[in-house]
Amino acid sequence: MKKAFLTGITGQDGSYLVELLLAKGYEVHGLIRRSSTFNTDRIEHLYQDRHEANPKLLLHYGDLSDASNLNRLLRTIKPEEIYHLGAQSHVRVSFDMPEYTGDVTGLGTIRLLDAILETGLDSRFYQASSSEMYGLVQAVPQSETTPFYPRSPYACAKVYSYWITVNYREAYNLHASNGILFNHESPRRGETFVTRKITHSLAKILAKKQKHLFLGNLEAKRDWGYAKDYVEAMWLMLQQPKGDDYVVATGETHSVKEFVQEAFGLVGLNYENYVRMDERYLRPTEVDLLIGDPTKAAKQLNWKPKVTFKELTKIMVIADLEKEGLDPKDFGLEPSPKGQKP
Ligand code: NAP
Ligand code: F7E
Repeated sequence: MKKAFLTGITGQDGSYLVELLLAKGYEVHGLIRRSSTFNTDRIEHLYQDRHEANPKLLLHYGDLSDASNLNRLLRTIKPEEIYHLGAQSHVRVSFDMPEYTGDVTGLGTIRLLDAILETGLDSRFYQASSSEMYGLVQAVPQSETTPFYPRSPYACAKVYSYWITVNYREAYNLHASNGILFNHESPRRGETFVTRKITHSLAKILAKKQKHLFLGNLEAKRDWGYAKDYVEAMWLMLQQPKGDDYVVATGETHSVKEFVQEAFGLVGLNYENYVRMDERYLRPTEVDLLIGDPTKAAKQLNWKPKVTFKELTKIMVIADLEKEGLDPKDFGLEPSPKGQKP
């Protein structure tokens, strides 16, 4: 039985990836942070009971700032595959916490790569790189050969992690890959990222718990895909004979305004009556346009996104209506599939 070790297992992507790996028969080990409240909501459904262990899913306390802990975990677990998803992943927050973001999102990667070297394991390594690295874009669309121009402390930290992954692959012959993932969303997306903020607020507006939705820049354009599709690409990268770097994207771009319009339109509302501008959500430097070219992933990994922009918006709106106790049918929408956590 293959063993995988995941950082960021409690996050959006970690939760979908652990489902995929368990379905493929892996024993999965995940790094979790100690916190004063439960932070395992997204993976709780994988336990029959919070107090009953799942023998194939084992969680370990640790932190990306703690190298000796990472060393010890790798030495004892000996995973064949490592998916490094843990990060301070919020771009706006990275302007408030630049040093912390550099430490966790940047240096966390070298701590993990060094732990692989020091333990002498031949684990395959996946680095969660990001389209944010393209920042002030130097070409449209962005591919594996487009130069980076990061526009935030978060993006700078990810550029460091990208290059240190390439360097360790070349210097020590590691099977290490960068997935340059464009924005991907889902009902499990954190509530402060713009798509989820929109669908969550829409549900609260319909439930009469909120009157307005305060947003920043509506003109920014993103290439939005579905997180569940994207974690498959991560797994495929580690099944290749050699490590490499791949763009994972849909090849379509939409503005924040289009996303709001689509979401509110699904329940028959005009977004202009609800959306208000709040300067607090503007960034000192913005990334105006992202659109990825996933040709290499299609050719070499045989990977393609399955869920379209409109389908993604609908999945998220429906899931948030249900979370607010509203019936999607009252708005002409089909409920989420039964028996699956959205
Ligand atoms: P997310 O939901 O924000 O999850 C981040 C994960 O990192 C959480 O499990 C979090 O733990 C953990 N973490 C944060 N600080 C940590 C620390 N100091 N030590 C250990 N773990 C820590 O992010 P995501 O959307 O799933 O994204 C996964 C990865 O892909 C991230 O590296 C992100 O930067 C990158 N990425 C995301 C996208 C996207 O569109 N989603 C696109 C490209 C790249 P807690 O639950 O305890 O907070
Ligand atoms: O912002 C604009 C904002 O925070 C998208 C992370 O997963 O994807 C994510 O980073 C756009 C930006 O995602 C609000 O200015 C307007 O232009 O949802 P976001 P992001 O910054 O693109 C990349 C690929 C990652 O790697 C990151 O980890 O939406 N926007 N109004 C707003 N954004 C937020 N959060 N909140 C607003 O109110």
